[in-house]
Amino acid sequence: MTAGSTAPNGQPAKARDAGTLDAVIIGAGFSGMYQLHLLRDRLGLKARVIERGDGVGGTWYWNRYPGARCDSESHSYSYYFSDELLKEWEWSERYPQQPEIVRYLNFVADKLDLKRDIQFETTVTAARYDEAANLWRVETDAGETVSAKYLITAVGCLSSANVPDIPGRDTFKGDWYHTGQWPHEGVDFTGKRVGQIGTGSTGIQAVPVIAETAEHLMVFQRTANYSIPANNHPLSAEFKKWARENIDEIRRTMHSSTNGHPFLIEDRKVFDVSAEERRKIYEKAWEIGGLRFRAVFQDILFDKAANDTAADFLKSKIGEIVKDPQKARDLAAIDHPFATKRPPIDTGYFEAFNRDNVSLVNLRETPIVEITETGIRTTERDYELDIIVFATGFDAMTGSLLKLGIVGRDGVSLNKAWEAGPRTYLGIQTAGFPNMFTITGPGSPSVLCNMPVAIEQHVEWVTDCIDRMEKQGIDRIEPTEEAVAGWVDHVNEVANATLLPQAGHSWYLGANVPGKPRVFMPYAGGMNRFREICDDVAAKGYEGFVLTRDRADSRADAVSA
Ligand code: N01
Repeated sequence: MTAGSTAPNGQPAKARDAGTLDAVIIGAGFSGMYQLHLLRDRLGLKARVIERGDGVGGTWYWNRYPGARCDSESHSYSYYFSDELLKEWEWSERYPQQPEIVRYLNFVADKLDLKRDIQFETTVTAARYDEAANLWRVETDAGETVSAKYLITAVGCLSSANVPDIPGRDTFKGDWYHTGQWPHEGVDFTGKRVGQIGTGSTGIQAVPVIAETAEHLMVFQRTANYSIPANNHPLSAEFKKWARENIDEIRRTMHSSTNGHPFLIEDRKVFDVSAEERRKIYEKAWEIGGLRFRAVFQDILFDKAANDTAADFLKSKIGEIVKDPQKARDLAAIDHPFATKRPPIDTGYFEAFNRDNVSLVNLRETPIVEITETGIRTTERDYELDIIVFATGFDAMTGSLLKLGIVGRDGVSLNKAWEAGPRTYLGIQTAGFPNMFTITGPGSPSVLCNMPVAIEQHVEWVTDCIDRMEKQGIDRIEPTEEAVAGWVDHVNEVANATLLPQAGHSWYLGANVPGKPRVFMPYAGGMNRFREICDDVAAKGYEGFVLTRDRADSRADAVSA
């Protein structure tokens, strides 16, 4: 029986009661796994993870597209709560590839014996707050309802694939794939004419790999993008030893940095140095590669004139690499400041355009009109294709949460509460949704941070909060409307102090999904500052939250924790 099926009497079939737990966690990626470990193994609570896939990994379980690789350096893309785990696992390359990350997460899941409490291949279809019982009733496509006091959404920021609704999409007679829902068996491009739409971080990673086997790859670019070479390489025995022996120092650096990476942003400003010196600094950073490029000056994301120097340098590199002048011009026609969209890092992206079998279509000049039975039609011509790859990103940060069918107090859905954009306190809770916690939700640093660092902080904060509630007999926690309004204002204020909102087409703003409210979603005030704010809130008895006990059965019975 599945949810929504019909019983013999014609009535909707009743979901099977699968019992009551302390906590239901949705999603078995980095965050859901750690949350399960802490609630079950540290607090001794009964917790279960519900996961759509048939394995752990979350984002990395689904994003199996060619070239999928992380842009955080591997030695920092790990759980840092356990020295034992850190010492037992060895990354092979500077930037880990998707299969290695999935292997790592399986290693952790097995080591911590997590899988016995993860219900795989199960999709949450609804989660309703039952106020009388103070329980979340979580319905699944397995036809079950499982109840729990705490609901923790750990569904990731980039999990809801955005497949653009281009006219004629379903008439295409060839095969099409979205990079975020890639077939597990892979796709054979040999001898195929491939069209790829999208040149974000994903598309930029996929192009050089698809080009290796495709007969021809046609890249459809709407917004030209910066990219920095990853300079990926196998890790030396010496580096691995250093990383194993300096865990505390690496952790300290990641925790004190604004973006959770294992390096700090330089103190100097762009115009503190001469033009010649600056050029040398950028050249060296280009050679080193990766996101460290962004960290060579402290004002790149704050001062447009400073940013222009980095942007000009990166655009000049495109001109040096790409031999065809028209392709070089189209690739370098970037319309937003550097790093205002998430800066991709690549392995041979611009170089791929020097291959005879890779072409570029500039959609700003010749937009897509429709997808036909045989390919893609732009305002200029028809492109005959066997395969279309949608590297078109995600309904980021809110998409996966809004698909869960969450309904809070008084029957108000999360979709209604966030109609004009997400409204959270600390990215962790929403008013009207008691005991529902979100890991790396909108309003938290999340995607502006090395994700495992943000995830560990959130999970630990939520665990401490639940621990306190359990020890003090508190039944509910939720933020006040005032605290939410204040946080939303603060998130906007810190974003507006940067150049980030200047990329008007960024998914940070929800601009990539038609009809989505334009709200700057991640917290741009820095992970280190965010951690301090969260700690301060907890130290002040969860300031901004209302904690209630059922005893007197009213919100007036607020207790200070
Ligand atoms: O998605 P994106 P992504 N017609 O939204 C284009 C993380 N990540 O999957 O910019 C034509 O960035 C769209 O064009 P435009 C990372 O945080 C990390 O690449 O909207 N084009 C854009 O070019 C990243 O930021 C890693 O004009 C359309 C592209 O599709 C995030 O995931 C690797 C279109 C989408 O780019 C998302 O990256 C991969 C349409 N209708 C991803 N709709 C690493 O760790 C969209 N586009 C390295």
